[in-house]
Formats: sequence, C-alpha cells, structure tokens
Amino acid sequence: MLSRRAFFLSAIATSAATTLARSQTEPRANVDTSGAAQTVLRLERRGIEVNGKPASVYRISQPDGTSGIVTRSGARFRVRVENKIGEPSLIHWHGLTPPWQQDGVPGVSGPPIPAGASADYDFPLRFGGTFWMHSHQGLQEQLLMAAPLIIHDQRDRPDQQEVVLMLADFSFTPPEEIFATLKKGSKMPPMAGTPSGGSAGMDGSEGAGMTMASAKPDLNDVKYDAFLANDRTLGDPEVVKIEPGGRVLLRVINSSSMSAFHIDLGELEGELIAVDGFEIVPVTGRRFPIAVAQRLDIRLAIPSAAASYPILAVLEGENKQTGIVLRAGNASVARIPDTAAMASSALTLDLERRLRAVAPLEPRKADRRHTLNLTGNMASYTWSLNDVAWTKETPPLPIAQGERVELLFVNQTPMPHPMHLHGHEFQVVEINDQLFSGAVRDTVLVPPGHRVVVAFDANNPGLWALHCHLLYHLDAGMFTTLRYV
Ligand SMILES: [Cu+2]
Repeated sequence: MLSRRAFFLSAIATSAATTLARSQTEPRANVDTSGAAQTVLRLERRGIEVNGKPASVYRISQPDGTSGIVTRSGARFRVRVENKIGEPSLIHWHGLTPPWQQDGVPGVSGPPIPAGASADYDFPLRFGGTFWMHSHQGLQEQLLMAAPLIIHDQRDRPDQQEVVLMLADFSFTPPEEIFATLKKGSKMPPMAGTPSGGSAGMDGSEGAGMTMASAKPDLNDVKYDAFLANDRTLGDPEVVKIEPGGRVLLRVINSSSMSAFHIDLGELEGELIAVDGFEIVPVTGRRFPIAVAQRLDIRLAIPSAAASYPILAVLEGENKQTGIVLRAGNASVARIPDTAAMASSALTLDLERRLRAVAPLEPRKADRRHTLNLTGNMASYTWSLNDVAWTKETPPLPIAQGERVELLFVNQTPMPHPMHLHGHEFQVVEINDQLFSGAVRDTVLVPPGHRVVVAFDANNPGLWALHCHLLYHLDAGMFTTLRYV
C-alpha cells in the first residue's frame, strides 16, 4: 500500500484516477483517536408524493432515517457512504475543505462508488455553518440526491431553535430527458410547460457571445412541475412548531438543480447573519435572494402572540412559490397558494454588494489572476468556460501553493451563472470594476453581462473543480479544474 504522500503524488501524476480507501478492500482500524464515531450515510431510493402523484427519487440518510448530518466545528468528518442505489454514485461535501481526494467529484477527486460498495471519509472540520452534500455523479442531484450538512460552532446560541429549509426543483420528466430536450434546442415537452414569455435566446435569435447588461436575462430554461421545501409543496407544507417570543435560526439551503429564489419572510423581519456558512455583518430585511447552491442563515425574533408565519421561496422571474410554515402557539394555519400575486424579479447583486465578511481575507496583493469568460450558446445548449467545454483532457488552471489567487468571472451569456469553487472559501472583492471587501463564501452569482472577482488563498493543494452550479450547464461543460501541489 502506498504511503499517503506517495499516493497523493502518483494520483496527481496520473490525473487522479484513484482515491478513497474502499471499505471492502481497506478496512480501517477500529480505533477512534478523536472521539468522533463514524457516521454512516446511505444512498437509497425512496418514494415521495408530489402534487398527489408518486415519484421515485433518492435520499442521503443515516440508518435511523436522519437526512444528512449535524456535527460540530473542530470535530472530524468521519463518514462512511454506502451506495445502495444500484448504480455508481459519489457525494460532494459542498463548501467543506477536505483533502482533495475526499471531495467527491467523479473523474477529478476520484472514481464514483460502485453500486453496492462504500467509501470512507475522515478529515477535520475547520469551521462551522450551514453546508450541504449532494451527488456530483451524472444528473442524480435532480432526483434529490442531496441533504443538509450542518456544523455547529460558537455562533450558535442555546436559546434558539434551528429550522432547516431545504429548497429543490422537481420534475416528473427524467433528468436525462430534460437534458436531451434542452440540447435539441427545442421547447420543453408540453407536459413540462413552455418557456417563460419574453425571455431571450430560447429561439436561438440571441446566441453566444452576448455581452449585454441591458438585455433581458434568460431565466428558468427548465419548466419544473413543482418546487419543494423540505420535500413538500405548499399544498401540504411542513409546519414547524416554534415558541412564541422565541428565537429561530433559519438555515436556508438552495439544493435546486437550476432554480434561484427570493426568500420571503412575510410579516417577520429577519437578520441575515451568514452566507454559505460564513459570518457577515448582519443585514436586516424581509426578502433575500438565494442562487443555486447558496445558503442563508437568517435569525428571527418571534413575536409573543400565537401566530403562523409562512416562510416562502418565490422562483426568480416568476410567481411560483414554495415554503414552510412556522407555527407559534396554537395558531391556525391558513392554506397558502403555490403562486404569488406577482412575478418576482431576476436576482441581482444588490445584496451581494452590501455584504461584508466578519472575517475577511488578510489584505494582500494577488499573486495571480485567472479570467474565466462564462460562454455558451443557448440554441445548441452548449456551455463552457473561455469557450472550452470541459473534458478530461482539458488542462487544469495552474496556481501555486501559498498564492493569493483571484478569479475574474465575465458573463458573456444571457443567463445568470452561480459559480462554485471546491475546497476553498473565497471572498467577493469586485463587482463590475468596483472594489470592495465583500462576503466570504463558496458560490457567487454572476448575472448576464456582469464581471465578478473572487479571491482565495491557495492553502489546500490538489486538483479542484470550479464550475457553474446549474446542473445542466455543469454537465454541458461549464466546468474546469485548478491544480497545485
Ligand atoms: Cu451556468
């Protein structure tokens, strides 16, 4: 067996074909040096009901049925993933900073876990916050192969109740069929509806190379059958009992494949205290945007009278909505329609510009900047970075350990793209040539025609994914890698 170091180097040299110790072939010693027991996560199929119709989807849950994991900062992330879905899979720990071989991206950090096999993970958790896990294999994420990954730390108050709100988009059409239809450049099948009126590009009249801040953005190119909040629609929403006069920490996770939302707190005023797990100078409000893969931690002070508070997520650019209800005391719960009175706007960076990290990166000049033009063609549904749709032969972007690296994203397409870097947290430092010390996070939205710069420290060597988090864009090639040793 190779030493860890030799293993690392050989894996780097061979473009990383092998990775995790398989539990069948390399059973780990049953000695627990940190005091943290191993948590088993099973990838399984399950049936749910959406709008009264049965659907077969996936889940990531512990043997007792708990979805995902709740753990603590400073502990080790000691997990065994058992693949029970009858096909290969691999789970990515979104926002965490594991050794690169444990990052869960097939073909980059290692091969998928074969059907019936399992893989072990063991690394320290450097920070707390709201994170999540999801399959990075094929289009499994669209079938709800995702779960919360909550890491408690000193920010969490004993007197607050935590409520997780996990958002997802759902279609009865199989994801492969959705993707094939998008690629054909035709409209979605009638069952799944037609593209939204007035959006540009779907007919191919406005294709690649558009650099226009003024043109109407192209939103929601997949027409979903439902939007889920904790697996349910507003026809039968989750009702969470809370204490009148109490405090709630709402952890919102957008696990959608393609859909961004405006979180609408209704009568409640919230205090946004963290984005993507990282603390910000609090921002007060009733409505907050959330792009695909992002998280929002919102603190709520609940009035002392009995009342019900719908917490809604309104799809960007449309009036469809989903959500949960917080019920304080014995208040009645009114039926909430799954369409809002008015269509919402597209997400903007207005909030992003106002965010300030509580712990920004140390001030330092960047050693290197990579420019990533977000490129593509709506008509043929090709998506790329610098006009290269990623393949295994695409060379990684070079960086060196210890560098301060900046990534400039220039969106030359008519669609917004939420860009995610694996294995590192970054800070948003520039929007449209305006410099500022913004939020530390792991996923940033780049609207059409916008230029966004993020900075990070190269402190976790390996081969790392960098991609648009819209599932069908990622699968079409809006993906690349960074490498350093
Ligand atoms: Cu994209």
